Amino acid sequence: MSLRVGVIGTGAIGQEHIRRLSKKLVGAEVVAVNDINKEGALKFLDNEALNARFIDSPHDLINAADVDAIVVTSWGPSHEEFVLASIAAGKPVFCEKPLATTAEGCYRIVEAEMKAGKKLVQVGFMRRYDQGYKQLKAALTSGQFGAPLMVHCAHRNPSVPDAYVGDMPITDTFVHEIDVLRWLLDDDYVSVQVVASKNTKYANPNLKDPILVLLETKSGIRINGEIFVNCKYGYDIQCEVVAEEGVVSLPEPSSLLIRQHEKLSTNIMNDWKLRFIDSYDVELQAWINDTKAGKMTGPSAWDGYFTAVTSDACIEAKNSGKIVAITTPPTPAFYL
Ligand code: NAI
Ligand code: ISE
Repeated sequence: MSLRVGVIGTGAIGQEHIRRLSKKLVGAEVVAVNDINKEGALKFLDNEALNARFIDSPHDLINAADVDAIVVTSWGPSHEEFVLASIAAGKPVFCEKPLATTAEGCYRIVEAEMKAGKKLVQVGFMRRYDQGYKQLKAALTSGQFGAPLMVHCAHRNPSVPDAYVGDMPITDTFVHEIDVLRWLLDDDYVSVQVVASKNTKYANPNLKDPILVLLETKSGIRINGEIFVNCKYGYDIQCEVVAEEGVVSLPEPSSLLIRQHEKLSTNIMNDWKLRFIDSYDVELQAWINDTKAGKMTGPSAWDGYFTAVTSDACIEAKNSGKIVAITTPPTPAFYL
């Protein structure tokens, strides 16, 4: 039987996920949607010729008898409320990052889920499902390269909308590195320092861009992460791990190499939708399969919490110019 999904938030990624759940992946159907922009949601359903119905209240959608599981793709500040309501209804919920906008909010979700006694929450950290990152992790765990010592990475967006300001390079963008590098290295963070570089003339006046994040892990690995969200030339994700016996890098997405007019060239993608298209597909298919099997093995509420604690520390480090300690309680047995 198909997993009957209700989606809250029919904006950019909501539409992407609804399309893939309805037309690409197997074992699920979107039966209901909600958005504060009802007109936009109805137009989208109509344009895509989808059968899902619009439900006026997100809470009615969560509690609807014909909705088995929820996907939350609304703006970050609304996530905590919808995830908590899904847990209260005893329904599995896939929530796009961030799980909640504060570490305290994430912890409330962790507590509610543990109280419910069953893992119900998956967070949308899709990079763990990316073929390139999986290859990188397999290479590191093979032991062939010895212990990782340093990681150099970059998260570059060609541009960002005017509403992207303040701490968003960390809370909206670098959170992907915070999660995926912790998973890749199987190590937790203990401190962070953040410095702004010379600002690009393309940055909105309320934005420091680019910035550099220097993280330290429990085992002593140093990570330097560049966040540059007005890089102009394309959407570019880089990750190089320097280990004792060699250096391993995230592969570039496959693209033709062209030799023409005395030039050797290749394409760089322009946005996250395309760059991680396969990862989103694999991520949501795994969520459907897990949900139908009554388990939850993807990035957990605890991962969402850990990322939020780290991102709060990054913000404190950015504002103070100091090295900030990152402290979290030990992982509860429920999440091991
Ligand atoms: P968006 O602004 O394009 O869409 C958000 C939609 O949610 C809008 O249609 C808005 O009307 C609706 N909405 C907002 N608050 C609501 C509420 N309280 N109840 C019902 N509907 C509500 O934003 P976008 O880019 O789709 O981002 C949504 C979330 O997905 C964000 O948390 C973002 O960080 C995350 N995201 C994750 C990505 C990834 O790579 N994993 C990529 C892009 C976004
Ligand atoms: C966006 O919200 C995402 O999650 C993308 O993956 C990221 O690259 C971008 O910087 C964010 O704005």
